[in-house]
Amino acid sequence: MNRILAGCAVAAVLASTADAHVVLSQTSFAPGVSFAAFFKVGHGCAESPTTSLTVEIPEGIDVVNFPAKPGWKLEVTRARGAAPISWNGGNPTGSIHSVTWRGRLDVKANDQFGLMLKLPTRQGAIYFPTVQTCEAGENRWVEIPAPGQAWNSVPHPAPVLTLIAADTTTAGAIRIEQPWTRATAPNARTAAGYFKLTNSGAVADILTGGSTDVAERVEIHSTTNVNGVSSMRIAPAGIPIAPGATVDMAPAGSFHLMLVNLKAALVAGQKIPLTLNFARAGAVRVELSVAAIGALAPAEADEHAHHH
Ligand SMILES: [Cu+2]
Repeated sequence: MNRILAGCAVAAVLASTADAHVVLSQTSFAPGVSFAAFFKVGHGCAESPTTSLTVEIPEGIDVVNFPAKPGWKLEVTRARGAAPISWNGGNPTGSIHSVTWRGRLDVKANDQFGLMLKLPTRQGAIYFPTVQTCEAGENRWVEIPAPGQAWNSVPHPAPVLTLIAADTTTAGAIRIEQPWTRATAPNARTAAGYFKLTNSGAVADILTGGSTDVAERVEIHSTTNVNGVSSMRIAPAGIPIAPGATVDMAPAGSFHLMLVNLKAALVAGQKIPLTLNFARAGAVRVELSVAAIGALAPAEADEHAHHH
């Protein structure tokens, strides 16, 4: 499953529950950029109108602006447990721990509460624990599903935003980040493939192999370093990825892919289609970005620029 399909699945889940849950209007975005977060309230608490909404801002996220919200008063706290400060507009400086809007929203009405955020550079899910207070009672949207579980596997999930870089592919619980290789000399026989593998699920998986049109076969190699001499060999068991583990397949790492018997030279700037096979996640298509000959790291992903 590619990341666009993954997004559709999330959207389908939200469509069936959005009338009751507090959710973000957009549930995935790129890391490291500004993001207009709109928290959607679709219903009051049981039969009672909403009178306030408090959103906790997770560690590592800056609030850079509060869009105006006529009819609602704004309060912020600077730290957990700190006294609320009423906020009359203007851009905040310093850390913000929570934001509260106070007003009134009819039980069956819906509305959106916006914040301009600066997102962290890491990938993955970010939860915004949110408390919806009503004239009678409250809804605490503060639960966080266990790794590998669906967002709505808990009764009152916290609104979630998933940060996914443009050159990241997800398949079930497996995430493949920034796949790359190097340009080759005209008669080179092999090229290495590098990427970062993460298993965000609760069950182990194994990268068992792969295939590509540009080479006769794809092997998984492990690198060992004995007395300063590094050598590589086929890893017959593949690459196991434990629940929660990340395997960084980098030039200095323990594992890489080997594209063996290249059919043509790889040219810097190309994208090389590659299928990776996982024991659980199945076949996953990615593209290796071709960096310069001898590069020790991938070229800076130009896709990031689109979000600035
Ligand atoms: Cu190798």
